[in-house]
Amino acid sequence: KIRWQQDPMIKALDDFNISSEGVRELRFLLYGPVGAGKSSIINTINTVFEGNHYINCLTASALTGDSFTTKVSAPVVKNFAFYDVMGLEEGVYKGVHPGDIINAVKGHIPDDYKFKYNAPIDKENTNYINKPTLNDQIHCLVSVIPADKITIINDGVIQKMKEIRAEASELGDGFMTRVDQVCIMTQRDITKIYQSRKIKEKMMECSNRLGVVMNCIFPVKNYSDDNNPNEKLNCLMLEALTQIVQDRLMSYHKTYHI
Ligand SMILES: Nc1nc2c(ncn2[C@@H]2O[C@H](COP(=O)(O)OP(=O)(O)OP(=O)(O)O)[C@@H](O)[C@H]2O)c(=O)[nH]1
Ligand SMILES: [Mg+2]
Repeated sequence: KIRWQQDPMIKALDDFNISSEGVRELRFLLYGPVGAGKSSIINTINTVFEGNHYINCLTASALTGDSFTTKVSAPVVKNFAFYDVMGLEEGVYKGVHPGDIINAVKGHIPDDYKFKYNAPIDKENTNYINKPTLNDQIHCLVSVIPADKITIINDGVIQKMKEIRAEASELGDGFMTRVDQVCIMTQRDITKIYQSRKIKEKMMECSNRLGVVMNCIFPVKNYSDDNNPNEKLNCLMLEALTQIVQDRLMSYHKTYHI
């Protein structure tokens, strides 16, 4: 289990030699409903690695309404790049088009591309990447689901998420955010998270609705306005990243070296 000490975990991720896998950096893409906490995860990761606390410059505040994030952006933490995209919404003309997430996963979408509301990238677009290399592709596709909203996220959105996963199921992991909103014990002491029945229940619900196996769902807590730097919070995020990275590494070894 987690030792709740961030330095060894940060060091292990820093030391991780991705170039031996034939990629410059391991690229993560976070997708999910509007307001799920995608941008917050990236803020949190930045905070963990930079040791700074610059939060909420890019986050929106509700599950309803338009996605706050409209452009792909990818702050890089040494070996890793984290792509943040617009949220998914129910309905045909709203939110990011699931086909565009798939395009991004396959490496067709250029950095800084501004998504159109539910219309996939035009192949005639001069920046469309026609023959993507392994470096253009996404290596870790992470669904982001808020623990306190999983029950009310509508089927249309879940359907779009499943559509995306179906194209890249071997890359599928999930982050369950806002764990502090469903369990008071966890809110008070984050190290109790794995003892919480409520959290386990919510993880099972995420697993069932998305069709992602339980051990690929990682509960995380993000920094939001009122949080001070917190080693335990950092550790939870580091644990999720470490597991995903190790997993990915293992599958690269299987695919390319054996
Ligand atoms: N309490 C709590 N709030 C969180 C957590 N993660 C995110 N939030 C809040 O949830 C809201 C939505 O977060 P965002 O990161 O903007 O969500 P998003 O997925 O980027 O949303 P769009 O870009 O609009 O699609 C913000 O008010 C965040 O501060 C968490 O772990 N705990
Ligand atoms: Mg966002």
